[in-house]
Amino acid sequence: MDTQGKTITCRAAIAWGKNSISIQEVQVEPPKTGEVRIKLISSGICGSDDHVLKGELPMKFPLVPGHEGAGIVESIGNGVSSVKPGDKVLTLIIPQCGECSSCLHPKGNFCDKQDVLPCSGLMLDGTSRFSCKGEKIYHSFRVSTFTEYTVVPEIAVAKIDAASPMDKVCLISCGVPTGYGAAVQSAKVTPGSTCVVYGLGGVGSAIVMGCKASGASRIIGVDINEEKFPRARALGVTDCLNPRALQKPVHEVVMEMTGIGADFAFEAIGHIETMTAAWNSCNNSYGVCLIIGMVSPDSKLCLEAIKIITGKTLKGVCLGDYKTRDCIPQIVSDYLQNKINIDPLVTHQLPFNQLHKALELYHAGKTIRCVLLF
Ligand code: COD
Ligand code: ZN
Repeated sequence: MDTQGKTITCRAAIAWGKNSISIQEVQVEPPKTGEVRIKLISSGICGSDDHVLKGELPMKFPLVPGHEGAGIVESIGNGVSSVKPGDKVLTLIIPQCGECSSCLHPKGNFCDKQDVLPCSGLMLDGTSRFSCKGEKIYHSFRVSTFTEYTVVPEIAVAKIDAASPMDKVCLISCGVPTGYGAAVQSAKVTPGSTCVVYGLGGVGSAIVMGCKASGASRIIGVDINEEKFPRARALGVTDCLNPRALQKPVHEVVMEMTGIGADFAFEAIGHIETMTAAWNSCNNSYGVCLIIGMVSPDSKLCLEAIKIITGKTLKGVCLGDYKTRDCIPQIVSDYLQNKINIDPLVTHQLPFNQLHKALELYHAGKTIRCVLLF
């Protein structure tokens, strides 16, 4: 059936408020100028979705959650030239408009057209493409993916290799570039170095993969869930620490283990305490601390100012500092050429109608990534 130009009725998850999600029949309007409508094939459940569902980010409800998606272009709006119906694509939580100061800067990637900080829940023209029984439903980060169909701006779409296995590559939409990129692209982890990774979930595991690929000789993994340790060791973690099982603060243990502190510390949890611990785990002179986790916008990080002058670096990083449309398709190609293996990160795959089971598995700490299949 030709759906181009028509409103599509399909199933989508709607978060009605904090901790209140259900699958509903929704209407998805056709894409407007500069927009693309995508038939989703898969979507990962990322830690940021959990922050959204718990109401920890200032987002407008009701909304269609999810952002880590892979799908096929169903139709395009006026003026769209970089993708066409039938193309395989990934959704991009950070778009690349190519025109803002960030996109024009050689290093910047936090495009002005993103909808993470702050979140409007609306498309670039200030309207929504989703409704349910006539009620407006908001988008999440302009790339809602817990839905059979979504509409996203063209600048938030990455066209990927036609040979991509669509049941897995959704991870390359967010978790893989966020973690792997933080290590290889942003920190530029050096051979022989010591790294400490706070949080061994989907993003932390991708960080570990990046540290290992960069030749780190010691990778200390920190997580309160010891069930994460066996998989983390298989990816390259050499030492596992559970902060709750220690007699002293975890950064002190890292200091004792290394004698001088880590070369690189990564925070992939999204808590102020673990950000502080990551900072305090670094070598005072040349250590680099990378913050990947997101906290609520009103949180403040409090650090001992005197420690800055000794030379260590604190750096935030989003989506691995990659210019998303330029770089993410290449990560997919690297995966297809066996240069990077994301398969160990996909621990579970469930049909979309088992969303609640997937969320239960996530909350029980059983998953690295659970992929929803549409
Ligand atoms: N100490 C140690 N480990 C902890 C603690 C703690 N206090 N609390 C939780 N953990 C562990 C959990 O057991 C879990 O293993 C891990 O931390 C978190 O993993 P996940 O799988 O829940 O989450 P991820 O890995 O998918 O995502 C984590 C992020 C911090 C990256 C995410 O939540 C986030 O904030 N993302 C925003 C930043 C960003 O760049 N986003 C880009 C697009 S999402
Ligand atoms: Zn994500």
